[in-house]
Amino acid sequence: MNTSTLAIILGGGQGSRLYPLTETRSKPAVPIAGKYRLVDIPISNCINSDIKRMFVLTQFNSASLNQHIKNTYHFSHFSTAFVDILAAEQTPDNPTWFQGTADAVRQCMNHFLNHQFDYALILSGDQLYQMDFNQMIKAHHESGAEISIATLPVTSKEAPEFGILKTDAQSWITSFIEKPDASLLPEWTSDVSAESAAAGKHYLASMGIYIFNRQLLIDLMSNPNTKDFGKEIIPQSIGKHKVLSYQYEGYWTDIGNIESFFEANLGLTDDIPQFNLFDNSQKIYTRARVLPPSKITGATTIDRSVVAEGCIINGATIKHSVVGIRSRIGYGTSISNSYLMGNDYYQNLEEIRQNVEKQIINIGIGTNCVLNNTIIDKNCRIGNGVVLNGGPHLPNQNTPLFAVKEGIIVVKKGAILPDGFVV
Ligand code: ADQ
Ligand code: ADP
Repeated sequence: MNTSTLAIILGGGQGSRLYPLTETRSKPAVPIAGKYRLVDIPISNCINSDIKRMFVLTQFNSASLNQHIKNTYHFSHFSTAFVDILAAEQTPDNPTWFQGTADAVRQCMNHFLNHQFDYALILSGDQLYQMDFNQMIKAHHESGAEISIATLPVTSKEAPEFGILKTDAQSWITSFIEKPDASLLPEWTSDVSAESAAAGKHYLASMGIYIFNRQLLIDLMSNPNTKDFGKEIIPQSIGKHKVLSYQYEGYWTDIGNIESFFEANLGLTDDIPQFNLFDNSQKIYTRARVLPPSKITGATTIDRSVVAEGCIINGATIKHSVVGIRSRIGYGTSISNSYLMGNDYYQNLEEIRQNVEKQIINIGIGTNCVLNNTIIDKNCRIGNGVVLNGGPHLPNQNTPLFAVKEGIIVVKKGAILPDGFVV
């Protein structure tokens, strides 16, 4: 086990960008890729890098997050490995929630300092990537850096959403600007590889993945006025401390809003997905649920889709979609460009029979529905003949049953859509 590094996973602020998926759960617990949760990505990257002491910082503690962590990450009785959740708590010194990423770390420093470590590895909780952190730690150690930032080249369209930086020939960061206005970009180009230049990626962006030397982190966190890494700590450290750029070459994407979250999920259905769930050496871990294999009957056709375990699909047409655990889909239903999160449990046959008698809609998706450009959260009860046709024609909106964001219809957790419901 890597005993020099302690991982700190920033689990999310208010979670407003992923609303309504964060209406009833904390952001790290949001289900992704049919069977995982967001927090599984950074935790798996840490485990694969042999970093097995992790704190997950979250704005509020949800039952689903606690249950998931408690049921999933069991380490040997004889090791010091752990995944601990630290939720924002009111104390006499801190009457408020985490005010930003650095404030979250500052409020939890006493928990971190109970452990031996040389390096704090600070990670975001809403990114999709498979990275060996040891390479970055090695570069940090060998260069004598005090702070390292993982970076990658991005286009001018993406640059205003990131921290953008410039380096000298030895990769020391010489300047940094958080989320620059597009008008400022001409001053911020970097020399990038021929491949990146050909892809129009002329700007070096921060991936929000940082290594801090222990004592420097203690010193920086002693100032309660700095609330954010991107806005304050990093820009203020340039020229004052040795800040290294560690350029990353692999696939990495931010999944912090509904649109990028949706695209990243559907990206898993590509012939060769950029995020590789089928990689033996960089596994993504999650709760082992002991589910039965999926059962598919009738004239079902499934094309360019990912289907998780435990599903019951009866005569449906499924295209370019991700179907999550325990999904139940009825006859004649057509699903395209959609992410179904699945269900937390099955109804037994008696319950299903009684529901039919009492005209209560069963969990899952009924018969003859049409779903296009949708995200269906867990445990929804979608009746028969329901039509949800998302797309740019729909304005953003929020209703008790569903929200629309950038044309994507998000049906809220546990929503009941009656027969014939149309959006
Ligand atoms: P953003 O991702 O926009 O930019 P931020 O919103 O601060 O920055 O989020 C960083 C991570 O911290 C996310 O995982 C988020 O969920 C989490 N987080 C935010 N507020 C939090 C809080 N109060 N408590 C706990 N966790 C919180 C950052 C950097 C940019 C960089 C991008 C790369 O500031 O410089 O380019 O990440 O994605
Ligand atoms: P996951 O598969 O997402 O890891 P679990 O298998 O842990 O989820 O179950 C998720 C939740 O569903 C648990 O909180 C469990 O208590 C709950 N659950 C199980 N059966 C039922 C039921 N019949 N009604 C309501 N909730 C249930």
